[in-house]
Amino acid sequence: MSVQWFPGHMARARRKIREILKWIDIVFELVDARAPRSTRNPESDALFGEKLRVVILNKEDLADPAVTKAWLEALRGDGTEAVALSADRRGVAGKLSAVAERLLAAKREAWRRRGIRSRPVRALVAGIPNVGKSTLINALAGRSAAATGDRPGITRGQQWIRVGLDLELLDTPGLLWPKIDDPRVALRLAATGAVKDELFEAEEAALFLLDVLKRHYPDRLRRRYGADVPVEGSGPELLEAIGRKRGCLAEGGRIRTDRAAAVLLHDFRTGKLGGISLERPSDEG
Ligand SMILES: Nc1nc2c(ncn2[C@@H]2O[C@H](COP(=O)(O)OP(=O)(O)OP(=O)(O)O)[C@@H](O)[C@H]2O)c(=O)[nH]1
Ligand SMILES: [Mg+2]
Repeated sequence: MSVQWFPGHMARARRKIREILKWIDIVFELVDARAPRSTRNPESDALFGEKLRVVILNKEDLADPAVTKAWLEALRGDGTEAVALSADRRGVAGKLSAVAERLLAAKREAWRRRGIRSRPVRALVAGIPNVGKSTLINALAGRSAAATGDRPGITRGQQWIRVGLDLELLDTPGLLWPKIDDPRVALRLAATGAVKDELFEAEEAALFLLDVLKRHYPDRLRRRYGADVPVEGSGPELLEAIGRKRGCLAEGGRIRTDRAAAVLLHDFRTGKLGGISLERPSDEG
């Protein structure tokens, strides 16, 4: 699977992030809880260097809780500060500020010692497209300060948002990296909605998703599409069966597998299949 998904605005956004980093006290790096490794920019360590950083596994509500727990343990085991949350649910501010304040304590103390008058902490909110950066900012701000939407590419430029007296958040456009070598990574990005739907084959992403579902969540397939769906069959057979169940028919009774793929992706993205994780810490790729 190869797509052109590094438009000019992303290259510009990356340059701007480099420029602005010197003003930033802490980075909130959002990844998708359903695929925390594949949705994390491999350049982020190079980009954010020694900045204080919290990795946020967002959309926790759409992921498999047991797998999310394993990811948190793996990340923390590597010395990464990590927290899982759902940016669009209540209680986000408390959960995040507990981690952030612990990290910032030393910095605040250093300011105090150097006689620097207290100023708001500046946090950069970074992550791939559609991962929930603007939603998180709105949750922290307690108001609709940033535009959000159920497709990638909503935020186009940087925008500072003041949250109370103590915190300023910088919203940024979602960033993908120029080259994605592993096709499974590309498929996870496509399935979670980080890439515009026009840029990949829905059927390819759906077959990938069915592979995961067959292996780890066959009961969810039966529950959603009927006890008789052939979870033991091949991916294409399964997709046909889903299409038949959902009335995705063309003239002559042929099954529109492109429509069936869209149904499956929609069900996955909106949580209709329950919490599903697309990768585990032990996965190789
Ligand atoms: N289920 C669920 N949906 C979420 C969560 N957080 C955000 N969303 C949804 O994800 C979609 C994308 O959210 P945005 O906040 O616009 O994402 P963004 O990272 O700012 O995206 P860009 O600006 O395009 O880079 C919206 O439809 C949100 O409602 C979450 O925790 N759970
Ligand atoms: Mg945004």
